Amino acid sequence: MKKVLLIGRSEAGKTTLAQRLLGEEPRYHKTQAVTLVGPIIDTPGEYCQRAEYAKALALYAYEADVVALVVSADEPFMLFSPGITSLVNREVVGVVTGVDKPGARPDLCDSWLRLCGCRRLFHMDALHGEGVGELLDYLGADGSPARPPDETKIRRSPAEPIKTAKKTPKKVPKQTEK
Ligand SMILES: Nc1nc2c(ncn2[C@@H]2O[C@H](COP(=O)(O)OP(=O)(O)OP(=O)(O)O)[C@@H](O)[C@H]2O)c(=O)[nH]1
Ligand SMILES: [Mg+2]
Repeated sequence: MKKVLLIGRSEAGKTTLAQRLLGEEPRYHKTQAVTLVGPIIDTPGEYCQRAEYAKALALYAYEADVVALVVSADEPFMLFSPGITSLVNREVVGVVTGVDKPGARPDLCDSWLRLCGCRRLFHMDALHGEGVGELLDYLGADGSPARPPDETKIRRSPAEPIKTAKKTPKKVPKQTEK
């Protein structure tokens, strides 16, 4: 399965989508740091809501094969600027999630995402698992959830070493009596 970077405002539904892609039942968990689970890089919404963090997202894009702009179908406005996909040299797809929400306007979200430069768009209700299979197919998982390979486990950031790495004990200098 291709490695995907999930970007979107806080509460857009990135972690819920990540859990579905991994075959897990969604359970709420506020993302506190950029997190790699198997082939999915989940990011806290604050990364695209604060200019000083937003630059880091462009760098994380180089760790991924595909970038997904995740937008909730009931968004009152678009957070991403027109043409933003040109900032990265990876394919950027648009994911409209929460299509089940009251007041959902997936068609409006589609037009915003197209303005951003997304050519491929996915609609889903990730909370209940509707429409997630199409994204899994696109990512090359044949509609089956991606399970993190054993050795990958969970890393808080793609740059962090894998936890199974051997630790070398610290040398404590001997104390000499005066
Ligand atoms: N109805 C509905 N609710 C959803 C859907 N996806 C997510 N939610 C709800 O939206 C809330 C926020 O979802 P998260 O997946 O945690 O959002 P996030 O983008 O990861 O948020 P941050 O970690 O703060 O960046 C949760 O209460 C989810 O249950 C959906 O497709 N439909
Ligand atoms: Mg999250």
